Amino acid sequence: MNLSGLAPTAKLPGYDRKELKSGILHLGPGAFFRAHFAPFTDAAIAAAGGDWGIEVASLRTAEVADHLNEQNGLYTMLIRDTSGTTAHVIGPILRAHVATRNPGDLLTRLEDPAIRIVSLTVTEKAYGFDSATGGLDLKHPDIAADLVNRHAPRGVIGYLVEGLARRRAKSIAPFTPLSCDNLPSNGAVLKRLVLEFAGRIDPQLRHWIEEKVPFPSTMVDRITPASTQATYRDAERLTGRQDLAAIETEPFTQWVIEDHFANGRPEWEKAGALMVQEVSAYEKMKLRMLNGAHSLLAYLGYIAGYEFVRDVMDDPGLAALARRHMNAAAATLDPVSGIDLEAYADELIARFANKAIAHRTYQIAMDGTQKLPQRLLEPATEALEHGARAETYAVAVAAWMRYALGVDRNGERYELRDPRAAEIAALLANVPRNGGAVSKALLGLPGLFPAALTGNVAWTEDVANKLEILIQDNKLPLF
Ligand code: CS2
Repeated sequence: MNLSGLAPTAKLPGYDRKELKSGILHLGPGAFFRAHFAPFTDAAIAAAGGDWGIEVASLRTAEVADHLNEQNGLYTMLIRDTSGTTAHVIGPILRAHVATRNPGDLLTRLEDPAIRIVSLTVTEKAYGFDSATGGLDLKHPDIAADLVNRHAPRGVIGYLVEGLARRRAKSIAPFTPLSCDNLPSNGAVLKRLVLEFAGRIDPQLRHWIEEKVPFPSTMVDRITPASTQATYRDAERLTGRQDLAAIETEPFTQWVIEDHFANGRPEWEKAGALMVQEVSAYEKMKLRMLNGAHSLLAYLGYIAGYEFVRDVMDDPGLAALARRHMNAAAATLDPVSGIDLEAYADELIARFANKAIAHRTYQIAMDGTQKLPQRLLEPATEALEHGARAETYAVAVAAWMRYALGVDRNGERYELRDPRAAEIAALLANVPRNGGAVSKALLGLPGLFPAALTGNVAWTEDVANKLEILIQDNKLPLF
């Protein structure tokens, strides 16, 4: 793809791409990155300039990287609303690397002083985070492999530590690692993992990182369904070019970033990002109200036979339940500067109901063991501590448990797509399919449920009762 001759219906980058030099290396060029980080950076460069071109690196599959390289880094972002679809060609990606094909290449890029930010959208499960301890999961396959073979890493923590070690050895200023995944205090979590990993291989390196490297946390938000044939078709119709890296997303976008960078940053505020000292209040709000309700709707919706979130929102009982859950989640939050939580919840309901967005319940349902703690289990624990019944949390957990059985309402099997899927299947193998037995087994999944929840008899009974209804009927009558 090049920019000349693109159909006039597409909005093009507002700067000269030929002049752009690399400043950012991004790990994980999935659809969410292409709908969020890249367009924010595109708009920041258009508004304020700077050498903030992005090189991306895929740590697993090659497909997206190959398409991006074939297209000269360009791709189409479709914004869908009920009033129609607009196409924006996004410009800041300069090159794509595939780590599994050429790991040395990625390590060389991590050493380049021009790279001042290494950002990440790699999903929760890639971090090697143990939610029970808050530290490094030594059994995580990437962490275990990279601790043994630190100079030839394969996971994100291994790459970041090796990249920082090489810079330190060559007296090159560090880059700023920037986590853009849906984890609470994602920068602080990343810092803890990187320091723990570095401390195990070289305490002096750990000390250097602790002194020199900021790990800003961020809150990221934009609903981005996986691309489909309809995405590629509409991208071609609106730009006049075939585009296999096209993505589609909603009009809403939000980014809150802690303004602590070692070595400069794009002027993202010119693109609408909010630069703050402390992001955790925003992050908690988004994880608990948006993502918590999303997971609730995804599990209940999937087992009730709804393909998309917008279909779930057409069910008045489930839409009302989502709103109730948002209220319950809001009750666990401290006030968030500049935000009216009622209005925020109303907006979330409208976003979930957007008829132009085909967001699969099955997509959101994946990786439940990685998502439940921050979205549902931590706020449920706090709600119970404050004397609430935490009933919508019991519904959500029961729905996840029903989903974890891996058999739909027609008796068809589906894949859980969870890094702990095998463990879950083994745990449930000889368990009778009733609410009491299944919930007891899953509450015992090591490290997942906090003791404050498993030890709360009234709440676990509530979960078991709701699960029993879901096992019988695939739908809860009470809402
Ligand atoms: C969703 C998120 O798939 C999921 O788990 O809850 O990807 C959600 O769409 C985004 O966080 C919205 O910003």
